[in-house]
Amino acid sequence: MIDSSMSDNKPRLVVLISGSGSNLQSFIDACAEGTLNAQVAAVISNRAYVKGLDRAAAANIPNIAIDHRAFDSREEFDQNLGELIDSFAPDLVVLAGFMRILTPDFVNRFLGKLINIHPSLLPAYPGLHTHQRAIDAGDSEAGATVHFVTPELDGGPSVLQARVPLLANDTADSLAQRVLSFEHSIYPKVAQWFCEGRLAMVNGQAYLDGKALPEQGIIFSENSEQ
Ligand code: NHR
Ligand code: GAR
Repeated sequence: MIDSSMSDNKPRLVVLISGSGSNLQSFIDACAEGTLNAQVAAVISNRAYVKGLDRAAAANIPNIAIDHRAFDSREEFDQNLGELIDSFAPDLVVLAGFMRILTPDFVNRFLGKLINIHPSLLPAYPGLHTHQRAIDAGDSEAGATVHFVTPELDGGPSVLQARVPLLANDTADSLAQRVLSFEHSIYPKVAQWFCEGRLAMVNGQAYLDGKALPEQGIIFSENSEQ
């Protein structure tokens, strides 16, 4: 009897986190529901005792904290992190609220199989404090973008972008919550495209089904089922 839920042959994801891990949870749930035909092989956090590690443990997923402060340099941390990730033989490495800038050597080690979700409408607002920056600028829209990671911070090619209205009484927190609920829809979807072999980065350009994607990626709507 073949159990179709068997995870042995499924594409392997390693998810990197720094905190709450609600995006990680969306991956765990999507794998359990079968909308993402993959397995979370490991969860790695650069901070110990964060909620995301508990979420992994609750789902019986190997979970490891590797504290960047224990290393003398970014290069040394990234070298150790890279080896740890490779020990789980991932097909795709997923940054999900991971808060450390990665060195070019690390990025190049996983180039083409390293993705991130960034809480802005890239190319607007790379870096930190994106929601406050959108509010301060008086923008009418905000959102999140899934992109391939390149050495340039938040500068890799976009794949899928969710847009939400920015409301007059929004705070950075209220906006973050509205955006986060869309993150949970778009991020596992991009991973599924990758695992199906439909999505790739070639020469710094993102392709879906062989077609080059526009600068901001695909704009998500409920029927961007693709
Ligand atoms: N690394 C590279 N090379 N390229 C990217 O596109 C990356 C990356 C590492 C992380 C996530 C990113 C985001 O989506 C990401 C994308 C951390 C910082 C940061 O300034 C900025 C962007 C992102 C993640 N981190 C501080 C640092 O010194 C630490 C901040 C903290 O610990 O709170 O590394 O926004
Ligand atoms: C998410 O909003 C993600 O886009 C953002 O942090 C949050 C993590 O939430 N990422 C960054 O800001 C990366 N610098 P989560 O831990 O609940 O998934």
